[in-house]
Amino acid sequence: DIIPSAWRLEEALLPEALPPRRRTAHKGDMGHVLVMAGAPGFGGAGLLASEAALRLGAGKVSLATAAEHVAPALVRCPETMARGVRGAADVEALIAQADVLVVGPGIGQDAWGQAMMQSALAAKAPLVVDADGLNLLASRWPNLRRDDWVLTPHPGEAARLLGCSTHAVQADRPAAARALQQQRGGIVVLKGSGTLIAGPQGLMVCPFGNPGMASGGMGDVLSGMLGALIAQRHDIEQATWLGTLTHALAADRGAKARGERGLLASDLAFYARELINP
Ligand code: NPW
Ligand code: AMP
Ligand code: MG
Repeated sequence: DIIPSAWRLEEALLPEALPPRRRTAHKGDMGHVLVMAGAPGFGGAGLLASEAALRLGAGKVSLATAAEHVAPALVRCPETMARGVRGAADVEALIAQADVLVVGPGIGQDAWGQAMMQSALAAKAPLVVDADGLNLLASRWPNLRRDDWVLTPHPGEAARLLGCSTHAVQADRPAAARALQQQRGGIVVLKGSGTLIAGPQGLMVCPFGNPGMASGGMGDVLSGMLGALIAQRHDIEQATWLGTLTHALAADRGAKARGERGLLASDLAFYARELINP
């Protein structure tokens, strides 16, 4: 918030960006999100991202994940269309039906994760790339840029993408966010206290959020929220600031209600829902 030339996000921006739905709206109008997430051992990442996408109002949400996560995902949230996928051949049909892909949470960096990324990168739909999707971009697609993607690195992932240390990223966060956006195109969300959003028009800063968010899964929830807003036809820049703002304000409501310690990523949806129905 002491960053010159960065637009400061504020709660008052929500109502205009989120008008009431048309009376005749149907799920087809609200878009279909495909979340590609959850290698063995990281099933929660896919559950968190896909449930967050539903709670942010996506019309339909599919989850492409490791086979062992399908049954738990459906028990937790039967609205999700969860599919076990072994590789590229299994996700093609799912990709063809989606309006936006969220790829990366918990996908790992081995053959399965690489196949998920390869398939997502070949798709025409806009992408939200997070977590191991970003780590794979750093190691296997060092020169790839796109205008129709949102990259959501935390400082460690940003450092891998830039080929520098986490310390260097944190020492000049605006410079890191701008450099990543220039190298990779699209919209870059540099997460952490005072999240920065770098787009072709410049920088925005989110002054909200709190240390209660220092717990696993928070970023996975953000990626699902961004996917849901893109699916609902917000342009990717508006979807990004709207989702980032909603995510941080939801965490602040959660912390105010019960305290910072013990806030869970899956708690955010409850508060986010109040915020997106202003
Ligand atoms: P250091 O140590 O300071 O140099 P990783 P991950 C840095 C999945 N998950 N400020 C920091 O670096 C994810 O989706 C699954 C400063 C830290 O040590 C991923 O696919 C869950 N530094 C995978 O796990 C729940 C910061 O980055 C390093 C920072 C691994 O993701 C958990 C850690 O980052 C998780 O979401 C900050 N604000 N934030 C599930 N339930 O299935 C991060 N760093 O090595 O990229 O590991 O983020 O845990
Ligand atoms: P990840 O590290 O991918 O799980 O993402 C963590 C999420 O929590 C990001 O949206 C961060 O901006 C947010 N976050 C973590 N710690 C803080 C903090 N101290 N203040 C504000 N936001 C935070
Ligand atoms: Mg993360």
